Amino acid sequence: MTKMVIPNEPLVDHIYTADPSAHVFEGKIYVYPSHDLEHDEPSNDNGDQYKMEDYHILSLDNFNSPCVDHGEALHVKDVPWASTQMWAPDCAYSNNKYYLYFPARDYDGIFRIGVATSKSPSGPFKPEENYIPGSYSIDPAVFIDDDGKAYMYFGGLWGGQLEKWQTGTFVSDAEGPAADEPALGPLAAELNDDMMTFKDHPKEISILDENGKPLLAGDEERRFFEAAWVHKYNGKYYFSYSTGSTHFIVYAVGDSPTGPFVYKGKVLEPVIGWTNHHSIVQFEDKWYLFYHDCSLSGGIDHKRSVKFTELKHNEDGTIQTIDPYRDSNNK
Ligand code: FUB
Repeated sequence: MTKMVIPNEPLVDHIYTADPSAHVFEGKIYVYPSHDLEHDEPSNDNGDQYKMEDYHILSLDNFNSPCVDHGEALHVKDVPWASTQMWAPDCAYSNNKYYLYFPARDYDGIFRIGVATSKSPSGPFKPEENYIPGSYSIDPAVFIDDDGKAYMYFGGLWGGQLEKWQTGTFVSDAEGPAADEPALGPLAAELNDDMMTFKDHPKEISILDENGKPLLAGDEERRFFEAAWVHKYNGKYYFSYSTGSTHFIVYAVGDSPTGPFVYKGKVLEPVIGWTNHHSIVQFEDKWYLFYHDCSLSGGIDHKRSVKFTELKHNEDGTIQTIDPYRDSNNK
């Protein structure tokens, strides 16, 4: 019997999937996740346990339908510049094409962001020869504004190497700021019409506290770690992200796609497993949060499963915090 999707349960259980970027394309929900693999290698703060090699794209006709796995859409062996670790991807539609954006390590072990194209949202995707010039670090998320301008947001601490780019070039032993200094922000770059190059050098985004001061590096419950995502609601830009070491998905709101953004609160409580990574998408008249956890694998950090649940904005524009395990057996 065909299995319908259920909120807060794995979208699929025949493979492990993580870092879901959800979009509505051609009237359906398409989910672009990482594809977690089975292995016994040790975990560390560098993220070596996340040694993914390919992407599978998932789709749902609606939230009362089965989830389809469209099979392998892109493999690292087909990407000339990439050596390993195909981490959190995203997809955008423009110029009658679909653009798959993905981070991977180059042959020097440096994370870069690549792009591959397809005529179909489910792939297969054909990679470009080289990574996006001027790109670095991880977790690309592309937001296209109502005026047609497209922005890529990216960056991630620790294994994501953001600390190493503070001077504008890669410094392999660079460390992050002290706890009482401003936290490192994510990067944003407007894309050219080709959707494959940056208009200008990526710029750091400011995330401010309620007094207009930058969040500090020691403020681990609120500062940016990884998993950038932008959605627009009632004319405001919502920048949401993972706090990494404290495991929340939080959000900040601004009046421009490149910020500054003011911290507002939590979207998602910590989930089973170290990482927390999400996307927020509108389908028909409701909003949904896609996220992952390690419940299916019994808590193994690098074997995650993508899930979804409804997300609600309050009348004042704030987001109701989600605890996916409240009132449920889905642990
Ligand atoms: O899946 C690998 C990495 O783990 C992602 O790029 C991060 O966001 C974290 O979820």
